[in-house]
Amino acid sequence: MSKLITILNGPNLNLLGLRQPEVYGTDTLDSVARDCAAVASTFELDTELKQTNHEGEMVDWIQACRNTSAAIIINPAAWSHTSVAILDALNTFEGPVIEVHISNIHARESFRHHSFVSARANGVIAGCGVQGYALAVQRVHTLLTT
Ligand code: CA2
Repeated sequence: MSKLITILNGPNLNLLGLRQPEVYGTDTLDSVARDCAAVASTFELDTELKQTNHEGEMVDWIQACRNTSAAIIINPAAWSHTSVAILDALNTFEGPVIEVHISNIHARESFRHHSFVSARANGVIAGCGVQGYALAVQRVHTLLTT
């Protein structure tokens, strides 16, 4: 059975491609899901992509990954900058964790420069647009095979 990569997205990312295209581009989360699945299939990996606006639901999903997933790719969105709960949940997961930000958080407001999640992440990709998700899939493949 193929290994599963779970791709988790935090608040407001359901609006990707529908609002603020100057910051986040015009691709939707559905197209991100398709791109990631295509890249993952070349490595014989499976992907699932989920989005929630509810922090507790995100914590539940991260906990569930301990039984279902070989790796987590996460764009925690605003919770990157606020949530110890999501950091704690990720710390219960043993596989690779890659943090993705569509925008370059370091070139934006100072409150976006710090991410609690980065303390747990095996890698952080920021400012590569939605391509960052597919790059994260490639990185997960490397981490799972070396
Ligand atoms: O650059 C990123 O991926 C962020 O994680 C996006 C978050 C922001 O709070 C982080 O600082 C950086 C915001 C996600 C909101 O997504 C939207 C997408 C389209 C339209 C409106 C919001």
